[in-house]
Amino acid sequence: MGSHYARRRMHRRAIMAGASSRSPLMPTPRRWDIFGRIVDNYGDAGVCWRLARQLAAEHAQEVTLWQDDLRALARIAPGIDSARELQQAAGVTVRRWAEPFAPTPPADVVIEAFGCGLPESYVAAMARAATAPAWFILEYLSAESWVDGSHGLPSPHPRLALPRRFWFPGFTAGTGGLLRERGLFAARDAFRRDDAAQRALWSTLQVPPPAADETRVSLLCYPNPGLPPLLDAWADGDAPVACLVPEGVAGGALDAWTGGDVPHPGHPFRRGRLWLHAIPFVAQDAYDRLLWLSTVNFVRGEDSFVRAQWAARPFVWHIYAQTDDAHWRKLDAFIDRYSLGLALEPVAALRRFWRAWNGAPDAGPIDTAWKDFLAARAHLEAHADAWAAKLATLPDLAAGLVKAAALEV
Ligand code: TRH
Repeated sequence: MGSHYARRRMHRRAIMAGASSRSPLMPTPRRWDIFGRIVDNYGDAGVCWRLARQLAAEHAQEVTLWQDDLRALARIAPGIDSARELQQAAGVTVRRWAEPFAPTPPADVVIEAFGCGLPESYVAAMARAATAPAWFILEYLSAESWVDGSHGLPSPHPRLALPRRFWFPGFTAGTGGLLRERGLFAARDAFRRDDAAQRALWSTLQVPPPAADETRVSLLCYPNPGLPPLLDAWADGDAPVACLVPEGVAGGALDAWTGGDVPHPGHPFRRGRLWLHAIPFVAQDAYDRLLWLSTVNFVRGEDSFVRAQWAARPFVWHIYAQTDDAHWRKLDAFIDRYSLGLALEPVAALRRFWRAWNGAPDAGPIDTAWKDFLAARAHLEAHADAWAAKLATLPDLAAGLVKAAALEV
């Protein structure tokens, strides 16, 4: 691979080959280092990977993504080898964040994802740099109102003369926005008109195309005691339901509910009106396409939660539970924000079903909550479209970061 500079030359060539022309926001390509630690699941990797790809593809920046564990990334980004120390994919240099951290020239812009911290030696190198890099702490997404007041606030390093800023994703102009790729809606709408592409997706997922009267549900959730009664409701329902579950998701519950006859790709499990399909984990872009075609999307965490909104279909959020129950405030804050412009009855149905799905004791039985949620489908579909269109009037997160960084480097 030769010297650091040989890598840079090769990277710049890859960037210029792959990316659109220079970014009007930052015409001189800069070096960006994105650091992320994998706590658990896929979102920590998913958000960083999506940002890295967008900075390279849409803004022609020279991006290196550092992850302390590459296994999650390898599951959602085909071509990534979790055993390799350094590799290129989608115009991004992907490196393992190993400790002790090898001396590395600091980048011009540094993203510390989800407050993961940075290698000590790297911070020391940043302090020695002729020009202090622009340093942003990319925070977790929340719809709570305090986010507007916190976004962009300085958080200077306690010891070193290094400026640092909070970058809060969010749903308003006062926040750092959401990750949304250029042309995303056009790609979504074109895909929905492309029967051949849709058939290709279903064959990749090893499931048949949807039947006319079928409710097709994509299911990405954390372990959830509400799942077995919901599966019962679907099996005993009066209309066909196909539930598509990525492999490894809700494994224990599915094992118990199917009596051990767990579905696997190409081998669904059927009970009553319900077909339970296990689908392979696919690349982020293919997962997007699944969300675009499903009737209702059950999503979780952060990144799939945002993708479900861009899919403009009714969705259900399984929020990541936090020890101090802070997630209930986050959930209600989003429902309050999302419900603006939606009629009272569909709002009540959505709020009750989401709270039941997240285990709120006061939400009542999940099967009746589901019935009301599905009965509000037409309202929820129209609203999902309007919500996505409204959100898309806000600057996207990557462009916002490039613009802010351009002021500092
Ligand atoms: O996997 P998650 O539960 O991750 C979460 C979030 O990171 C959350 O912030 C963090 O607090 C918690 O972990 C610890 O959910 P999320 O954020 O939706 O990430 C899932 C990623 O997986 C998303 O980028 C989409 C991607 N994905 C694929 O690319 N292919 C697939 O087949 C599936 C099912 C998901």
